[in-house]
Amino acid sequence: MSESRRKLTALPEWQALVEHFREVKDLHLRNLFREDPGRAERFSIEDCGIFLDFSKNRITDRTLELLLRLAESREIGLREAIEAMLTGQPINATEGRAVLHTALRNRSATPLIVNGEDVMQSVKGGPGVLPVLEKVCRFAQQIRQLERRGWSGKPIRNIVNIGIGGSDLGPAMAVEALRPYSDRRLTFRFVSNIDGSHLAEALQGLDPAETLFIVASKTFTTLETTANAVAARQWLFSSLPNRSPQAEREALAKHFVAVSANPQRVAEFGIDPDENLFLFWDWVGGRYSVWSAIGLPLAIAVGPENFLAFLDGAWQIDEHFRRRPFRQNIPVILALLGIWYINFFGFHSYAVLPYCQLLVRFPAYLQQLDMESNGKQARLRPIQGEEFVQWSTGPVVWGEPGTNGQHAFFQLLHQGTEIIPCDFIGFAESVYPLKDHHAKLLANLVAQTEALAIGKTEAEAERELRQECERTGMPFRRDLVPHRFFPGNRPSNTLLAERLDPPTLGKLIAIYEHKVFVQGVIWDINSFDQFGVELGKQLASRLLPAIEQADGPIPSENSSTRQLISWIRRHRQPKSEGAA
Ligand code: G6Q
Repeated sequence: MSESRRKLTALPEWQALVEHFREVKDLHLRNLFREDPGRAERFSIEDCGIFLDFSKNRITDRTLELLLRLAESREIGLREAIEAMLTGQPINATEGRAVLHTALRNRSATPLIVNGEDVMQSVKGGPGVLPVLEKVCRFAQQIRQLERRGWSGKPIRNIVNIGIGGSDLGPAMAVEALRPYSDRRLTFRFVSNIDGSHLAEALQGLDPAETLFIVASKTFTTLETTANAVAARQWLFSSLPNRSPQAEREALAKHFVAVSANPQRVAEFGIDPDENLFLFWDWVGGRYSVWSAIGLPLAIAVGPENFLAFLDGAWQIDEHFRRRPFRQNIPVILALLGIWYINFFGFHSYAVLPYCQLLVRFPAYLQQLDMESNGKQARLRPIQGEEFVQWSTGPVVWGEPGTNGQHAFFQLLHQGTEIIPCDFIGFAESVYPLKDHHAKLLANLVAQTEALAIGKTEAEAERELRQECERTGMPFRRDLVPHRFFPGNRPSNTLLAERLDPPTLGKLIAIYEHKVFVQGVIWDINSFDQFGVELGKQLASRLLPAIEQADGPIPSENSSTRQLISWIRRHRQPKSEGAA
């Protein structure tokens, strides 16, 4: 990779796309399909048990050729960037770190040497990927065999994960997604929000003597997590019949474990780092950490074998990503299509629609993965004076499972003035075959992709309306035709797999991780930092005392901020006094 890079928009490969866009922007998917019987087959990829049909995108063969040229551009250096990530080079340049979540699922038994050390075995003299994974699996097994007991001798049955952002969304999403594989004797709850109602509700009905808290925090300094962990510790202690310091220490050792990269803070909290800490490392970004010990709740829920299968699925995609030519590379193709819509068509919103209720948290998970990674504008390798991008980067990512979404926001997808590219995700088989439910679910998935792409012309709408009027005796109204017109030409990808099992979930996540990475490389941003979340945190800690106090100065120049805090003070005051 060269030190600095020309503007993306100045690259000849980009300019060729700009020109091509003018020629093809108005082509309609209806015609593209009609004129080309081989389109679906040509614009599909099947590998690692994942089938991607990307034919319902507003592309021609030439578009794909030009997008692939962009991906191959020497100046962008995507191939080198992929290799640099997978081999542990410090590609997170703004934080001076490697990005090695792929090492966490390296199932190849090959060493991964970073700074002269095989990180699979040890990191900075401490345990590396494999010893920690073994510890995670051993611990998960003990819980599943009801061998881990609480202070009263009762087995642990409730797992409460306390963590936020990357220390919450991954395991919360995955435990839900793989619920059919989980041990039903165990209960899993996830607490992230500093809003006290989150912890309070999560603890409802739980017996402290049977509850294990996993305090998941890379830094172990996160406000929400430390406050919730302290409150949870208090909840445990106040349930003890004898509250001596010794009893508290013993209870803590039995009911609290930590997942963190900061052993010192873990020890300060009272958790023994030797016994009850599951370590991970600074080169695992929060939103990429579900493969690390952050996945402990998942390992407990589905068992070590399934957890390893989950890692294995992701590893298969790592291999696919590394070795497949870009034309057959699922993450690369998805990334290029995203760029085509964001940067050329100007479609800045993008929906993920899993036709699978178990993937209910998947859109939220991807939202963090994508928006925290690529919601940036500072360039990574600028020429001096061009520090900021002059092209769009990460889109707004959102979604809901189908068919629910169909009864909510699909109206806008079909007829709204915004065009929102979608990813549909579905599975050939259901984990719960219930009569014909699954066939109906799949019929809806496929139908939606066709309806979005092909639409319904005004002539078709009119013909249908006339038939309906004849059938029902209703008078024909021409003015209704535009309301029944579907413009179509709304692009989507469809990702299919046989079933949602642990390896498939691993594959899906890894596909999106790499897609986001490819886009970040092309956009010349660092997908692995998140400075954008800091300013709000800083201000919150400055404003906290002003909210806690009944009066006194409010440390803000901003009149709206002062007004809001004054209002809060006026309305909080009586309650605080009452409580005191
Ligand atoms: C993810 C982010 C962020 C992080 C949380 C929790 O990539 O860095 O979501 O995971 O802020 O941080 P801790 O794990 O340090 O508590």
